[in-house]
Amino acid sequence: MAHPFRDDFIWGAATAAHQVEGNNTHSDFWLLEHTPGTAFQEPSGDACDQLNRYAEDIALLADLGFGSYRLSIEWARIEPEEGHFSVAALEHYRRVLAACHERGLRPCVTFHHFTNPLWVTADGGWESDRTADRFARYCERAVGHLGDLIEVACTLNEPNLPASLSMAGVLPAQGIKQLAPFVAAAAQRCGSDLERFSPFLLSDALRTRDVMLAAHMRSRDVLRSGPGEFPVGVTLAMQDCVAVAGGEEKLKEARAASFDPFLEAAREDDFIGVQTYSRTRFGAEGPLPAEEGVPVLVMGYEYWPQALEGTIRYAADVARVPVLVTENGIGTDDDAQRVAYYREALSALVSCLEDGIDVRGYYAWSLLDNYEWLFGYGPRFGIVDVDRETQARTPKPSAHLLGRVARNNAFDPGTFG
Ligand code: GCO
Repeated sequence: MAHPFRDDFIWGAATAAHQVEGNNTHSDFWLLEHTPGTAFQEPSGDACDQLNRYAEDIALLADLGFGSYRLSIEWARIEPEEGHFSVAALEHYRRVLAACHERGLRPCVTFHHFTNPLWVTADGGWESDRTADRFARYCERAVGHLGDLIEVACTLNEPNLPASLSMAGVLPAQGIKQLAPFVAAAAQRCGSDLERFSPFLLSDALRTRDVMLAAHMRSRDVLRSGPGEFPVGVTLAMQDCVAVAGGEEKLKEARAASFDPFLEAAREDDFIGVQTYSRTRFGAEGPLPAEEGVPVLVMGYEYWPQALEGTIRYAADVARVPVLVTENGIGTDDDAQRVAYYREALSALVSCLEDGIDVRGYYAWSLLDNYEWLFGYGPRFGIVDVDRETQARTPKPSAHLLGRVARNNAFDPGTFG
């Protein structure tokens, strides 16, 4: 069998600003985390203090053997108040991207990873069409400052996540903001009201999807006009959907609501970002609980590393553009389980490549043990351990194994782990 990886195959690891930087005080999530009665397990606080430690993280990733770093820039830092752009924040990100280049890492930059500036969320968030315009304006400013240093750009991270979680039966379709009193309290604290205050993840799933779809298309055009020349795409939350016992209709409905609008829009993109962690099984009545005998992870879903194969195939089939696996990984305290997960997942990737599917790169989620949103610091997705007291970074065996795959641009399941 011919070597399946292209010479320029991208091997990387990913993080998101709010999950690693620390003290994202102008963001909506910061307020939500600190509102009495919050559903967040704990506040993000200093996170991994990457704001100050980015050079160390970039050096670590490069030394492990990786060729790319997927990170996000934080809108709430860049435009903390409407129309006031912080040149200091943009300069900070210039230094981060320059550090990637110095260490031979191709920066893959995500312009939005869940968090908004608080003023955006207070004034309609992702339920308001205004946010698509505001997002495009922020992208224009940010790419103007950073574009020459960008190698891959993702407009939005998982804009289909609320739709996807509601189709999987995890969240109600109208979102949880109406049901969770702390959201109304947070709205009041920033001078908004529950109707207008619309944070990502907590608001109406389909409305969010539609506004974000518009935002993606507008910002794609903005990012393409440069400066810099780089592929532009969107990343999607894609669980492998499997029909059992008459579940075909429900499965089709789920894909049509959460994946297809973006996959179809991606036909005009340069790539489609696939992010996969597990699978969802559908029966005649809808989503099914975990199958007996299949381990359930700390996130509440099944240990199912082979899910990546089905999601890559589906995305490539509908979007008809090259695929980038922009996230794949597992939250576990047991790195041996993580190694086994990556062994299976990379085998699934290879099987797609052997069938001629055009996959251009693979990013492990995540470089660091970091802030897992509502779950706080409980779930550990990192290939690098972060000591919560000292912030010391220690690569786990999975980091060395993936780094070796990256350095050799070759994967052999027999010697992985
Ligand atoms: C998401 C995000 C990441 C998560 C990761 C693990 O998929 O929710 O892109 O921010 O941390 O997926 O749950």
